[in-house]
Amino acid sequence: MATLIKDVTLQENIPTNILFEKHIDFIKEYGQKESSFEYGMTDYLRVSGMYWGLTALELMNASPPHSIEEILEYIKKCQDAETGGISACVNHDPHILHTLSAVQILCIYDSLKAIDVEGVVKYIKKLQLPDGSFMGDKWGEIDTRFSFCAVATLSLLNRMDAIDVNKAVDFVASCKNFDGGFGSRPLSESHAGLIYCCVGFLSVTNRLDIVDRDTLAWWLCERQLPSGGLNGRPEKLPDVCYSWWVLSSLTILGRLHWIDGNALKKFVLACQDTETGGFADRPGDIPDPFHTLFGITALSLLGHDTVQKVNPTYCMPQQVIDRLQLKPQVLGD
Ligand code: GRG
Repeated sequence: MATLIKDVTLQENIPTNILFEKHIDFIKEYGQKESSFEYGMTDYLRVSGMYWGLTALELMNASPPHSIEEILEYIKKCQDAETGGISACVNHDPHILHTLSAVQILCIYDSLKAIDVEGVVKYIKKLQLPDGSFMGDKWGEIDTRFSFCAVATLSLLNRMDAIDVNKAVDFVASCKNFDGGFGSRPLSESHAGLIYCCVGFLSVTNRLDIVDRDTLAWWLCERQLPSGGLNGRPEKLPDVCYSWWVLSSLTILGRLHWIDGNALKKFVLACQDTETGGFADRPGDIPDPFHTLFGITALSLLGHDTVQKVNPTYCMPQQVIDRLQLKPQVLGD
């Protein structure tokens, strides 16, 4: 009996290159009108959305759509004076994900002074629980995404001393599965997005010894489908964002060469919208800034030298990580 693989079919006329001009215009124009439906509907993810768009522009060597002062002013308004955490938009509750996104943006523009850094440190420290895990916010959801957000933020601020790193590592180690992958909590299914969070976390904390390198790298390689695209777990369709979550993990593990880079590149280029610009999750779908960032970063990891080099742990321009003198752990070939 033939095995049925869920996948997409690529058309003949795929762009052979990155459509820079179109992507730059797409990001700059996305949801700019405060009165638009999209703007109102994306309140809850605004600061992370700013990180996706501004990082994509930076990697494409383009300037931001607003002045840096305006960007800093907006982020400042999102910092909660009481807890120190940063929210997705003004008057929302602070959350660890938006706190990381804000710190990433500020590091890109070398502007950490714009916020109360000690407030951020205090906020993250308070989210750690006795088992080492982190809550996303005061409402208590626990997840390995938040472990990554915590150490990525604190390492960018050079304040890893604020948390119990050994306990944090124990929690992430307890989320490792028999297939080498990691899930959101102990005993949860392996998922490429959460694998990035756990491998990135172990890269920041210099504890990649926890990983079963080849078992995990093999599971990650099995994410590649006949179209060349990658899915996030077995039996799922490919999505351009997994080109980032999977490739960054393989890069950190020193196993990038285990997948077919040319086939993946073809899939990623096929996800570009040749009319509007931007990348979609799959060829022919509607583009958005999230998939645009991860299309660009995947092409950077695949060695596309017209895009700036991206750091596989922080998903930020490598030159920013160098400026901050950070050296997240990566394993050799
Ligand atoms: C600094 C880049 C960066 C990230 C911050 C929050 C975070 C850290 C990472 C998120 C990792 C993650 C869980 C990514 C997966 C996102 C995604 C497309 C989820 C969709 O899940 P399903 O189950 O999709 O709807 P599938 O593909 O499994 O059908």
